Parts: sequence; C-alpha cells; structure tokens
Amino acid sequence: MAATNKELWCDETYLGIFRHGYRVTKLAHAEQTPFQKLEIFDSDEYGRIMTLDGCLMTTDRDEFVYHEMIAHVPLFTHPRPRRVLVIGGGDGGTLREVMRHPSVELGLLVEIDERVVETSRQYLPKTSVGLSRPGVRVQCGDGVRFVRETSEKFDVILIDSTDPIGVATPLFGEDFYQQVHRVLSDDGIVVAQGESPFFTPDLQKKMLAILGKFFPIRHLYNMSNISYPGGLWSFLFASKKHCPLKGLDEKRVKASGLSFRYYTPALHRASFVLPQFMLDNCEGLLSPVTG
Ligand code: SPD
Repeated sequence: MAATNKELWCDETYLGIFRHGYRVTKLAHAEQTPFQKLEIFDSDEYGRIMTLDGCLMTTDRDEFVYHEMIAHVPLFTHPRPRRVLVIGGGDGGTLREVMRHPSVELGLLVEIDERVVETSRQYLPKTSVGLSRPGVRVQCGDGVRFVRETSEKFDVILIDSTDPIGVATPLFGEDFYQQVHRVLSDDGIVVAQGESPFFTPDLQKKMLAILGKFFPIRHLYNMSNISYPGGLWSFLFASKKHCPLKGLDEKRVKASGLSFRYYTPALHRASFVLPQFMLDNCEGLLSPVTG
C-alpha cells in the first residue's frame, strides 16, 4: 500500500513489469498466513478488495465478471453437471455461481489456505455466500494432493487459482492435469484461470500443450474486467467430449431462469473468438471453434 498526498493506494505490480492501482480508504485486514500475505482493503469505488501476495484477487465491484465466466461457460456446456470440484477459489464467488445450477448436487471446494476462506467469510459476504449454499463441501487442503489421492469423480473441475507464483505454481503443471483428467467423468470438462494474453503468452502456450497431452478438445476464452492486469484475461477450457459451442443450448439457459450481470449465451460464444495475436501465439494448440 502506498500513501501519496494523503491518498491511500493499493498497487499491484504484475511480473515486475506492469503496475496498476486502486484508491482505497483503509487497510481493513492484513496477515501473513502459512501460505501467503493476505490483505483486505476498503474503498469507495470498488468496495472491498482482496489481494494475495500483492496480487489482486477480487473486488466487490467487478467480481461478477470473473465468477460468472469461470462457472457458467463450462456448466452450460456440460449437459447435466452434477458434481463440481473447485480448486482454490476460497473467497466463494465461483461456488456461488456453480450452486445456482439446479442440476448441481455437490460443489466441493478444496482451498489450500484456510485463512482465505475465513477472511472472505468475514470481509466479503457478497462473494463468500457461495461457501454456505446447500450442497457445498469446503475442504481446506492441498488441491494437488486432493486430485492425486481422491477416488471421487467430477463432471466439471474449475481451477480458480492465484497467479502462477508461490503456492499456486503446481496448479500450472503437467502432473496436476494428468490427475485432473483421471478424476473427471467420461464427459468431464476442466476450466482454469489462464492469466493475461498480453503479458503471459508463453504460459498460455505451455498450458495448451499440457492440455493437449490429455484432452481432445482445448480452447482459450476471454473476459474483460477492471481488476486483472491489462483488463483482458483468459480461461483455459479442456473437455473430454463436449464442445463449448456445440454444447451450448440457449433454450436451456433461458429455461434456467438465472439472471446474470456479464454472462449471456451470445457472450459465451463470442468469448471463444480470439484476436489474431492469440491465434498466432497458440497456432496448432487450439481445437477449431465450430458450432
Ligand atoms: N491475477 C489474478 C488472477 C486471479 C484469479 N483468481 C481469482 C480468485 C477469485 N475467486
């Protein structure tokens, strides 16, 4: 946090090459957990803000963008998602969206840092409400170890991780995705937060190459928010059977009666249409967009 002319700012420096900041009114909470530095800021414009190791995770103002897009794109692609696993996502926002789907019977959250869950419950009520929905199980532990050891199967797995530094690094590795593939049902789908197409093109290529070892269908899709460096942000999508465009049934979205602030079926489709620089970067690694 920086103080300039009596203004307080919460700044994020991303990869040591890009800095952005929010004017805040106070540092509401700060602690070093066993895994990372956890801070909560109050602000007039953005509501509560949570950072982990100085990386901005979520703000009250625009959390809906990320949480709707990580959840509804795969859940409306899968014809009947019943069992959903969220790795990370201790703030509860992803689960909040997952549990709105009437077919979902289990939403299991495996978050390594219990303090993220507890602090979110205390400071981010609007987001963490997802942690208390019927059908939710919250397990604090290592997601890598969980997928290695579990005998449970899931229809959809969502990797709602922090950036690939520190504690989240193994969630961007091949061994992890081999296990994710093993615990997915025969028509399962995995979506992971996929970082910035502007700043981390090599990471996106590396991740698609890993997914290509296990999954016949691989895509990137984009969203745009205020909070993540550069605004444009990607998700990795990999599937054993269902294509994110052919699988989307707009009548089902309508019949669900769910209302959204960012997601629409048209946006679901459009988010898979990538700018030329991303297509060039990922040439040969993406499945064709059809449907
Ligand atoms: N650069 C930020 C990427 C963080 C993605 N996860 C955010 C957690 C919100 N549930």
